[in-house]
Amino acid sequence: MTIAGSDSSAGAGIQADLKTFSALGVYGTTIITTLTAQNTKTISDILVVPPKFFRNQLITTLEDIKPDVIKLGVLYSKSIIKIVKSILGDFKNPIVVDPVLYSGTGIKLLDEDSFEHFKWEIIPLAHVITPNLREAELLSKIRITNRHDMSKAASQILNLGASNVVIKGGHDPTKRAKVMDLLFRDKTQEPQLIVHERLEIGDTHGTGCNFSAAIASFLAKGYNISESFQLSNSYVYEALKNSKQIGNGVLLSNPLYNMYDNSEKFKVLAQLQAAVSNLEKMPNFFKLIPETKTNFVYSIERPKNFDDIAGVLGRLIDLGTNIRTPNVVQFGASLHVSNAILSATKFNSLLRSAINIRNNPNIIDICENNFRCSSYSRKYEIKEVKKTEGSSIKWGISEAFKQNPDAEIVYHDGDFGKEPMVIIFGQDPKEVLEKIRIILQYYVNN
Ligand code: PXL
Repeated sequence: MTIAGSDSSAGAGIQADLKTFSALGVYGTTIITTLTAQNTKTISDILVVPPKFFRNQLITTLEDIKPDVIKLGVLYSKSIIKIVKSILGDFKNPIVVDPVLYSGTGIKLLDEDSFEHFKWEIIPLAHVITPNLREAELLSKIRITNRHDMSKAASQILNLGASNVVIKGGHDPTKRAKVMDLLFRDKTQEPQLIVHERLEIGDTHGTGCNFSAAIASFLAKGYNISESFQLSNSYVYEALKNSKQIGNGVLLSNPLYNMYDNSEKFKVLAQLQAAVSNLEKMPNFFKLIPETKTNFVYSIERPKNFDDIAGVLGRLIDLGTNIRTPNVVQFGASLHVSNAILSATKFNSLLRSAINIRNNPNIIDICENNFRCSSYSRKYEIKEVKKTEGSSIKWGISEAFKQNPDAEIVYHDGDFGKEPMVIIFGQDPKEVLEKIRIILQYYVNN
């Protein structure tokens, strides 16, 4: 459960918390304390949820859905603090407190006369509290200029009743090259230190929420505080590295980066691998393999370069009665067929998979009779294009799609020292295999 403020720009607050929970595989419930009217430059207005309604959200949700961990973000007013204290005072599971006092743009997110209440009533609830340098200074009344000051401040905050304190070193006004984050458990133990090189990016928004929400998620999954600290630190470092310019102000951290990136790449590899296995079993496919061998590729959505396109490492080989594949698919494994995809997707973004097969009159007839085809002639290719390895294909595929933007097969008749070739495109490897099956049916039967 997160108890926090809504950020209409969706970079911080409730929105950041829920994205983080989801990215890390835990279910989150959301109890809203305040609404902010916000963009990447400023907060223009804040509405505190009426206390009676706030209380009802909390009670109704808790009654039915028991949280493994609760995270507290913006609480804003004394009345909200009082309600949180009275309802969660004897909550048994961990509470993670993110002591949000100001927005990055300098707007107060805890009103003046609530600060003392926050200190005395909320901090003792904390299994862990996660101040940045500025918040640690305000809570401890200690000016922090070095690591020793961080320890003194943490000690004060432990005295206020938090069981663990993480002081995040990123908001260092002198912007030292190394960023130190420290976890202080009890005073007898050495703090746990994590050091990162400072990322050379501008100001960002949302990482504080991502961090405390990540700690809450890892605790909920059963990791201890030290493990959760390490895992959250790495997670937020990546979210920060993948920050995006969404508006015209600060960058927004990207807590979903691993879902966008890794899960899509995993699916691409798995589908291509399955299709290569099926191709290996397909009778007579060896008859379609050209002298220069075959590659079979599949791209993530909207590829930018070879590394976005998976292919077969070392190509598919004709053994006379069947084929051999190294059965290793990798991103960046194909130059030529990947170049075809990079060109084709400029005309039709859906054509993410392709394979090259031999070109002879019989195969061309079958393709022309069954599919939308286009072709190009390397005779018209200018010298500069011929010289660069791989660029002929890029040029040729573009020429062919200019003639027929609906093409699903493109062929060329070769050139001096260049074997004629057919490239079959599809939305995914399955569709490409289906086309191969159709071609083979006619090819083998006549
Ligand atoms: O980043 C702290 C934060 C938390 N919650 C809300 C916010 C902000 C910063 O602007 O708006 C709702």
